[in-house]
Amino acid sequence: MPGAKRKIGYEHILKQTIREVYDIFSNMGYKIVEGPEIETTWHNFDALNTPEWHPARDMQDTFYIEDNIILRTHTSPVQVRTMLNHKPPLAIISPGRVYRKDEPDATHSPAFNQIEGLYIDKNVTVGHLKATLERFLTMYFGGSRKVLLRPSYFPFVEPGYEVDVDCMFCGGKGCNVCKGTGWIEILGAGLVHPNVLKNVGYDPDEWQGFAFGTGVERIAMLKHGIADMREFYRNDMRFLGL
Ligand code: 2NL
Repeated sequence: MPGAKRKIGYEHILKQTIREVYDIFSNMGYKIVEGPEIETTWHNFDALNTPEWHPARDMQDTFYIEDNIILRTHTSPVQVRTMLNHKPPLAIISPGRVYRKDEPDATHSPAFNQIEGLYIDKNVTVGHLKATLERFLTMYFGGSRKVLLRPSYFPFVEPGYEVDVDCMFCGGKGCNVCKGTGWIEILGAGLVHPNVLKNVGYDPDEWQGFAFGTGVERIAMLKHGIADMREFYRNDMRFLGL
């Protein structure tokens, strides 16, 4: 008699997503960098031009381990550490788990994954940023994607943008997913703030750069039609498809 058939496993969707994003940026010359999940407030906030008064720094708003030691709230401190240790030019992406004080629901989790990208060179403009994001979103979601930059504020960039992609479900006509707007918010981005460059020892008159960040769960949910983020962590065999 033949033995019982065993199903072959595969990568978790979050790991697949990180690899797909890495493959796209790898083709544009980016290297992947990782770093610690326990960080100093200097690497997570001060170096990133995020002052003491910013609400994200509140003891009740972030996970403090000691006065100046926290669980990182984004993967930007990985980029800060890379800039401190390497001379420009630089092209890196940093995926990894980040932490925020959030009530879990279908679209929030106190621990989730982020991917940030950083490009530092001479004469970098918003045009380079937009072209890079167009390439990324087209390769990741397929078809030919349009990118909308809406001016916004992040302490570590100037100018800063919230980035929308034209809805891949209706092609921009308006549907349930994009709530009739034709656009889906997908990234935060901008040109690296001169104070951030100074903090890592780069001369902002010589070097410029762009940076962006996106949620791994968020882009995986859009691509795979997953409605509830908590499915990623529950590991129900029916969800994993095993
Ligand atoms: C968001 C916003 C963003 C960055 C991340 C960054 C990193 C360095 C310097 C400057 Cl080292 N900026 N990262 C910039 C803008 C937005 O992410 O909503 N992410 C989910």
